[in-house]
Amino acid sequence: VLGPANKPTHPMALAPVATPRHSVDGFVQEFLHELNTTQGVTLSASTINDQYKALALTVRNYLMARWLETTRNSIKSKSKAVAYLSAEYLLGRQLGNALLAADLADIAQEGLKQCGIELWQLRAQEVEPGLGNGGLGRLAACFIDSLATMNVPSVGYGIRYEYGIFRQTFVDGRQVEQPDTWLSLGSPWEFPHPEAAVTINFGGTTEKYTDEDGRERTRWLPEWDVQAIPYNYMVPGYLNGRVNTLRLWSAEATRAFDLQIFNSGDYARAVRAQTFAENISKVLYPEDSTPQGKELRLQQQYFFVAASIRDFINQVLGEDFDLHNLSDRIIFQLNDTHPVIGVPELMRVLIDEEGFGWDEAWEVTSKCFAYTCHTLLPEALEVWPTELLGRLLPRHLEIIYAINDRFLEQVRDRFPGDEVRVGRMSIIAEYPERAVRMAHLASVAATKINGVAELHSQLLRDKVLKDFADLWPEKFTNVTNGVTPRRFLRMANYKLSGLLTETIGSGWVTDLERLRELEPCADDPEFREKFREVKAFNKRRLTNLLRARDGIDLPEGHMLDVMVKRLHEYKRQSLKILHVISLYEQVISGKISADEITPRTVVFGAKAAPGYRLAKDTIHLINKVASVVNEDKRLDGRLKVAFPANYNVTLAEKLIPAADLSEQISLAGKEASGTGNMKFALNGALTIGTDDGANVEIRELVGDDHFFLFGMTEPEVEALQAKGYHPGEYYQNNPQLKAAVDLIQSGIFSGGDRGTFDSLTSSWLYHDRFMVFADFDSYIAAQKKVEEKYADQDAWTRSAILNMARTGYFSSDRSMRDYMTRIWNITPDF
Ligand code: Z15
Repeated sequence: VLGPANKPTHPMALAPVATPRHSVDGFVQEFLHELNTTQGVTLSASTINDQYKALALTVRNYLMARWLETTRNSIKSKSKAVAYLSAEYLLGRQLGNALLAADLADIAQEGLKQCGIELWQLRAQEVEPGLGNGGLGRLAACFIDSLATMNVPSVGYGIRYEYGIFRQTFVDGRQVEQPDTWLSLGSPWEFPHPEAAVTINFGGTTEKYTDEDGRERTRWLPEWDVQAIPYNYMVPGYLNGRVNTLRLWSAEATRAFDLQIFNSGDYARAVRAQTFAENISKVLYPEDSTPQGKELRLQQQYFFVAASIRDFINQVLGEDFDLHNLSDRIIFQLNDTHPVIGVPELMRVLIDEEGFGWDEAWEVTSKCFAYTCHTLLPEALEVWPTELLGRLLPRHLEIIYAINDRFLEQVRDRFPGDEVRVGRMSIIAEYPERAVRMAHLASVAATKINGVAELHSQLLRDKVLKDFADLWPEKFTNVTNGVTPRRFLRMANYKLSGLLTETIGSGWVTDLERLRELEPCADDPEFREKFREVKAFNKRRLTNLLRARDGIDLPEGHMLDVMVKRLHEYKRQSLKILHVISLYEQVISGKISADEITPRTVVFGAKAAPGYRLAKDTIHLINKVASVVNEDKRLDGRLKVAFPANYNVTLAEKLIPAADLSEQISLAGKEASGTGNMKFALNGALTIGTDDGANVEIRELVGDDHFFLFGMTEPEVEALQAKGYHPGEYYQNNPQLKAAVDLIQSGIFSGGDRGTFDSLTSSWLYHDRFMVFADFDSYIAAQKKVEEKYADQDAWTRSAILNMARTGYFSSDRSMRDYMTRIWNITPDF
């Protein structure tokens, strides 16, 4: 039943499907057809969810012919493709993007109106697929959008988690996680292909044997297996008639489990075994950049990578392809270390299954992978205990040891007698337990290793991977991150888009550097006025949303000061809340009067990893500060804190376009790049930020006058660390800082309880790796500059326009071009 297609033909099947007519009538006809035949309801009896699904299917139908065409061409053309391997894709809602890509937004709006339906209401129905944690997953989503728009032959591979990133709620100001049931109403965007399932093995042992040619071989005798079922998603390019594929794998029990159900007397146990298999793709691990080393997580990684490699070889290359030439056809881009188990997997396939010799297999493998590192935090580098890895993937552990032996031989050749270096570089760590360093494995195997911003790549070369850069300087390169202008400018900020297109034409959507043409508009009072109107419109839109979504009331006429990103000590939400507390403290203690405060609303959005205590305590503190500050009449309504729960892509699309000030305040040398920083600048917010990640490049481009820089530089951080960081001294010597911290400890934010936030205050005072106190003074001074500038609305707007006009560089289209030339050595189709 599941066999390959028997290649039936018919003259009418030469063009796969017809694209529906690109007109309001054509659209309505298609929409009603879907409503009747797929949802099985009439228009008058349909629910909003019926209508949403029928609309999604309608839009799909418009893209379908293009998708089939793209797929057919990419198999036929035999050009080199990129397979992006990522454990996360933080896609955001699909409908708006698909409407935009198919040029259907206006038609759909009008057609639906004729049916008595509001398009926005259907759009609001969609639950976003939150299959990622933060920056890394969102970057993958931006990249596949750009690859489709730029006609690059490519496929994204990942995991179809049944539960994506948890839904955050607040109970008494504390974060409480709820499961993300994004599939509960069905997902009209996915195409399951159970017939293309791949069997994935785990556990067991290996054994040596002699093959028919008398060669010594090894085979893996696995103990259990699961089925990987692919689900395809369309990745439509912007108005270019191309639709690429994102292929996400879902785990199901194999027939072996079914048989057990029939044969075993213990039926309940057999069913549990089925559940066990399906656990693999059940839930996204909610830690961003702090891996937990859980066995199930390694299962997830191997599961999707092994399925993807097998899939590419079988489905794209076909049976008679000579795998010696694999690197002519594919480059596997490793999104962080999560998919690095693919390296020994490809070696295993080539050696054990295809009969390659070791050297032959390594020759191929070492040309097929490139590695992107996304962090500098040592705790974020994945390490798998050999005990665990060997139990789950015994053959892979053998192969890793063999790769390591040959690699260390090379190190010894280059650095004779330097056994300390050999120990540092080994793929195998010995302490605190024997474990596989995945970043080292990736570095050994990769043709190229890249960081995600200039500073980050430099620090990789100089610090984190210095030994590898000494050995292979030519492997290292940089590709600065980018964001897709389709979702984060064209869709999220349609008012600004309208103004841009009216001024310079619509070319900027796919050629973002053309925003430069707007530079002169910064000096045009009429344009500035229009720009301010757009911002005001976006603020009103956000106000309406937050009222309905969270019951939050945003005051009118405030500066909107926004910090949205995962909650992490290194990102320093604590510094932002200390600023708020300090402003509050100065007013209630009479040091300043309320009318000296620039009317400002500080908006936070942040999820904390469920097990990350300090991060959760920070959320608690922010919420408690918000409830006290927001109610205190002494502030005269001039300072507000808003913390809408469950920050996600959907909320980002409304928040970012409304922002005046973008908070990018990580400790220098800790944020690899950041990508929110780019989205804010492109939407005309000014940045207050440290010299970290891509902030460095943003500031270079927009110019010092249009960026609020503060804090230590990375070398200064290093120097302070070396000499010894004593936060108590900052506390003692800075009365403003002391007063803010003391106010927390007074219990004013915790109903009089003085100890509620001790975990936080003592962390800042006694063992803060991220040196919040050291940058406090400089941050406060920079915020003063912010206030001064904001007081001159013309100057502010001028800077905002220049921020937008000068940051076209941060399009993910440019990032993809850089990957193509510096890493992949591929060119777009046509
Ligand atoms: C993650 O979101 C990032 C790095 C990681 O190592 C993990 Cl596990 C998750 C982020 C970086 O923190 C951020 O600076 C960067 O912009 C983003 O990846 C995309 O490169």
